[in-house]
Amino acid sequence: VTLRNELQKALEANAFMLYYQPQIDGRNGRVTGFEALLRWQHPLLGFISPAQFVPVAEDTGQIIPLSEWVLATACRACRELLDRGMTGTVVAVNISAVHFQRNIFVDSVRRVLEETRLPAELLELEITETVLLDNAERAIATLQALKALGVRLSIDDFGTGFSSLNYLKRLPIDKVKIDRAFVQEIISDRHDAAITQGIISMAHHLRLRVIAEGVESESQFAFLKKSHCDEFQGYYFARPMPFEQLDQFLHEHH
Ligand code: G
Ligand code: G
Ligand code: MN
Ligand code: NA
Repeated sequence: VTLRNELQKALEANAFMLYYQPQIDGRNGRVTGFEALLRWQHPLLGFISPAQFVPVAEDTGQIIPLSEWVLATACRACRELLDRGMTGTVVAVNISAVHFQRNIFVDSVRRVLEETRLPAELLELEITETVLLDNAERAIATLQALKALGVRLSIDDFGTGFSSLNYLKRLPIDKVKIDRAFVQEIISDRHDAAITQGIISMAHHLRLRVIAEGVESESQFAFLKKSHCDEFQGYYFARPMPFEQLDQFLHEHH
């Protein structure tokens, strides 16, 4: 069994699922949006993490059909919630650097927005700093083209790559996501606390919003809130969940 073959079968059998994790506004406890997270339950091998199979799919090129499915499914879910009256709730989608760097990427995003009739401002694309590594000028041009479509852009896993802060000011982004590695240790490690507060302060000076991911405890939430973090995501609030459960959660927290 190779993962490549199993991925092919799963693509053909439509065996992937998306789970959705709520993102919370610290001021009022409301859900501002939700992140789509890819899930694969293999009939024999069990649950396989995207951290394991996404890199394989990137090597084989299977990431392109897979990512297009993720994008369309996430937009359809957001559109469905909008139709059920959930206005203003944004869907955040993780974008593979391999997909982002293809010429077709901006067109795929435009097409999926048209096909799902999702207002562009309800789609947020999460990109990592690695998209900048190969060809930063080209990546910036792609981000500008995406911004022109009206979608939101965020930098995922912020602080873990080495993208230069110098690029940050040139990127047409809306938000940074503080990586959960920092959040995990903010109470116990004063360096991580200082880095986190530095990221928040810098982001705010650049007029970017900040979301902390991997918030698991009341004390982490309290510290981040005191540090003026805008939004929160993590097990403390909600785990990633299937669509119908998300719909219920949203009705309880609107
Ligand atoms: O949800 P989980 O912690 O298992 O995710 C593990 C990793 O897989 C994270 O880095 C996450 O960003 C990534 N990931 C989850 N869903 C997707 C997806 O739809 N596309 C891509 N490219 N990466 C994803
Ligand atoms: O790389 P990215 O930030 O997209 O990865 C998000 C991953 O983090 C998802 O796979 C999700 O399942 C996981 N996750 C979300 N909230 C928490 C949390 O509170 N704690 C931990 N350990 N993981 C989380
Ligand atoms: Mn993410
Ligand atoms: Na992350």
